[in-house]
Amino acid sequence: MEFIKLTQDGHIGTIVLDRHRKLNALSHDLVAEVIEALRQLEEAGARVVILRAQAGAKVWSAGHDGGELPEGGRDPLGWDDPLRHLVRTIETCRMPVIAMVEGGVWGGPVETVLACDIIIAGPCATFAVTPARLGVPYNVSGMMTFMSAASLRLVKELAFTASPISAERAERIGMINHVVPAPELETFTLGMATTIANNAPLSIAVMKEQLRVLAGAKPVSPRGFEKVQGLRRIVYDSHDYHEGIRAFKEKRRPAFTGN
Ligand code: YXS
Repeated sequence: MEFIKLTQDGHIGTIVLDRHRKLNALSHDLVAEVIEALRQLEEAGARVVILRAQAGAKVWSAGHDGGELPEGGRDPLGWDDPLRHLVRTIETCRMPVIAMVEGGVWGGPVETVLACDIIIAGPCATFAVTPARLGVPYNVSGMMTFMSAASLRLVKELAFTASPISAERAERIGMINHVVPAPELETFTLGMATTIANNAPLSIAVMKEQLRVLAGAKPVSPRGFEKVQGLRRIVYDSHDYHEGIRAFKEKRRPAFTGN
């Protein structure tokens, strides 16, 4: 595989994001390799998976691949978007997925990390929810992922400011499980993976699916869903969305007008 490294040691699988030149930006091809790796690990009897970046990474992932975002007139995060596929695969695979985070996590990868079952971060890890930075209308299930991970007030702060928060703060508010000193991060993560792998895989797989079904059981009426989708269309049909994506691709600050 070109964009990840896949290894398995007994019942523990490890997927390392390895698209170094683009700071592990989640492109269609990188996501396809992660999804295939999860399928192979499940088939090979892995009982837990560690999803991580390269050792010592300054950026865990720089976001959805901006070069693959549509410039307007189409939902940028629709059902078939690679990021949506990746989140659904992590949530529905039988094995618990532990996100081991070093470095900055930007945009869609924050949701990817939050979709993982357990999050263990080094002290330099940060998390930035960036739709407002680009003018993107985040999608419904993604917002529910954020709402499951943090209080509504904190989700609003993350979403409206698009500013990174520290691993220490994320742990303090319960958004991530542990912050561990960098030299101990790998050992600590492997220790937890080993504990999980030594427990009953069927019981764990069923509890993981139970928790997914129960956590996702939030009543959104068809009318409510249609209203949200209509509001999102206003955004991705707007000048600001087009401007945000163009500015991102041209590496300049966007000039948002509110239209
Ligand atoms: O241009 P070259 O070939 O040198 O490659 C550069 C960047 O273009 C590339 N790169 C990316 N490519 C595609 N998609 C990305 N998201 C992306 N981010 C970076 O990586 C190479 C090195 O980047 P550079 O020079 O900026 O590195 P740096 O060390 O100076 O800065 C690191 C970052 C992460 C602070 C900086 O790259 C950055 O701010 N990246 C964008 C972070 C971001 O806003 N991500 C959100 C993407 S949109 C998304 O995820 C969702 C749609 S949403 O926003 O709704 O959540």
